[in-house]
Amino acid sequence: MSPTTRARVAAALRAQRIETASWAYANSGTRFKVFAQEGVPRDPYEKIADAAVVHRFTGVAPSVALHIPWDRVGDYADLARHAKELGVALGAINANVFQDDDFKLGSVTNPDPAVRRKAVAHLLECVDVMDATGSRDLKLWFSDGINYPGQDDVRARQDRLAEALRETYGRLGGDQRMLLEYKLFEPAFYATDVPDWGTAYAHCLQLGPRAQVVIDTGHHAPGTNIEFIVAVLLRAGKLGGFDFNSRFYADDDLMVGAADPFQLFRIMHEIVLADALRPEAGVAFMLDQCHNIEPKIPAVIRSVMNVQEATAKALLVDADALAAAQQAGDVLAANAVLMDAYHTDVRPVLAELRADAGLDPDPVGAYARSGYFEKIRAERVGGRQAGWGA
Ligand code: LRH
Ligand code: MN
Ligand code: MN
Repeated sequence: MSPTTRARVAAALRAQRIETASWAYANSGTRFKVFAQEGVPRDPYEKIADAAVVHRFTGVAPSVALHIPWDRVGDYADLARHAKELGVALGAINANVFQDDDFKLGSVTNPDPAVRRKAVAHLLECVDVMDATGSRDLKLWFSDGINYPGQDDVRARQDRLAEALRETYGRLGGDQRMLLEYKLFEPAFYATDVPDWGTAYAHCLQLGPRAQVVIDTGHHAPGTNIEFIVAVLLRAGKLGGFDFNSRFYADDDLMVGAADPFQLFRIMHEIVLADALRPEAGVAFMLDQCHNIEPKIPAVIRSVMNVQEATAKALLVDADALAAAQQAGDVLAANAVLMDAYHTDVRPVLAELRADAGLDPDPVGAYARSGYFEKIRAERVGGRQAGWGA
């Protein structure tokens, strides 16, 4: 690697920001079993403390997303102060209209107007939270959908969705944004109201410039070309961010880069091509993962490092050589440029970069040696489950 390339790659990696999720630090599982772990946070304050530890060892994870009501507290400004004291900020506010009996037949798309009001009230409450925490992004995921053909009117549900989004969008202030997340299926099995990027995009387009699509990498049919979606949304100026995780089957929420590091590289290649890595470009790189059987903090650290490695490889793609091969119609040469970058071992560069920044080159090892786990294991008794933090 030439010194110029190294300097360019280093500068981009230094500027990169990855947001972790509060719920990743809490106990989680499948619908069959939640395995409790030792030292798990008992409240949102402790989740933020764990996120701050991830930032301390990686240097690139300075914010943590909240999920309301899992992270409900009496005083959000106080929670933001707590985060600041620990060297992190509160990030995206994730709304939750999927865990209330009233939402059995849908939240914002429910045929009953009273239920829809309740759902919208929660979305508006989330914007109040953002005002108090200083968060920029409201992240919306709707579990709304139907299990059986004929169960409800699909078009009417789209109308109800549009109305709820419009009201919430109208409540945004300053530089606040709405990020609309899609998911192919689950918990609805026959038809989901926001099942794909096209539906999310159509709604965001109607709403206006502050509404953008968020791509959760685990929310597609197997074989979906996610980097194509990234490219199309970037081109349209409608990519608001990512919920990064890995999947082997459905919405597995495993560590990002664990199942398919090549896919993560291809995604980051599109980001680099569009110069969208810079925080000012407005693409939020968030982790949305659950660590059911592995220790949580080191798993989040590992995930942050996986994103960094994929990014470093994407930054190593020789853009001039790639463009020349593409222009010449040289299929094999163009593909080789990409694969050369992908096969480069970037771990030494990242280790050097950390050392330059005064960090331990080995964040997972440094965390293990820090004694933090021993401390929280002794202090925290009765850690909470992610979905029961309210
Ligand atoms: C839905 C989802 C969404 C939720 C999170 C907990 O599957 O990806 O982002 O907020 O999981
Ligand atoms: Mn998600
Ligand atoms: Mn998900």
